[in-house]
Amino acid sequence: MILKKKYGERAENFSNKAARELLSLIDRKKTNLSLALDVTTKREFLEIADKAGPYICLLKTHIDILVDFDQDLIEQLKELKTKHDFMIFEDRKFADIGNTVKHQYSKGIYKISEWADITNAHPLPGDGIVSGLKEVGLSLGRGLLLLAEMSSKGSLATGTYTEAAIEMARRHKDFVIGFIAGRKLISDDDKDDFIVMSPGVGLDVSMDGLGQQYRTPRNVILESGSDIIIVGRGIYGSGKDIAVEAQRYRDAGWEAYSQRLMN
Ligand code: S5P
Repeated sequence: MILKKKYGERAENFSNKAARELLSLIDRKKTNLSLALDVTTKREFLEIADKAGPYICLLKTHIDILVDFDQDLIEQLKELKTKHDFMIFEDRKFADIGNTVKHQYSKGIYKISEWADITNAHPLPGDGIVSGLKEVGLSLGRGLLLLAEMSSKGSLATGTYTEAAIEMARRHKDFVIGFIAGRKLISDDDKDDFIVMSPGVGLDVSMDGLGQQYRTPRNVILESGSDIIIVGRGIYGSGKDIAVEAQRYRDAGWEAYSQRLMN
């Protein structure tokens, strides 16, 4: 799949602050790797984030799985963000009506909108979910991804559902910066530009026993035209050297992108 523009050059296609920052960061740091940091203790979380930090553009969190979450974790996460120059994506997968998600985004224990540059939502409830999140996030310079597809076996997010997600994103271009999907969803010649992030990426295994399906960085970036690989257990799975694996995925992702530019 041919690539007409480099990441950094695409920044001007977006009015959204988080999208512009992310695309520039990817170019500056030369990495299209996002780490999915699904561990359940603060100690592991901070240790892995510090080790993988130099190799990633985006740290993806599931903040509600931490058993010992506290405000200090957020403070330390922000320090790591500055130290290593990455952005933060809370994978909250909002899925309720606008009024509810507005509170879930800004209030409660986690106050996601205060520290997460990017979050995501299922388009399932209709446009109200985007409007609700936008009321909170836009003025803070945040960006939203819509889950247009999922990597898990039997996902219902296909066909007309995926098409409807794209149309929803087009109606909210100021706040919706892209998609969770397995492939590029709209052409380079389209008037709109969206960042595609793909989970379900692994170099060593093809599934996890609970429905997750893995493809390689090459499949995802070069052959399917996605922009960012999201890798979790491939990097911090048992016995792995975090820095070595993070570098390996960073290199594989960047190599796939470089080949796409040359094609
Ligand atoms: O369709 C999806 C969407 C997401 S955001 N499939 C996914 O796996 N994810 C997330 O990506 C999932 O919640 C997890 O945090 C990460 C994949 O982790 P891994 O350990 O399987 O690489």
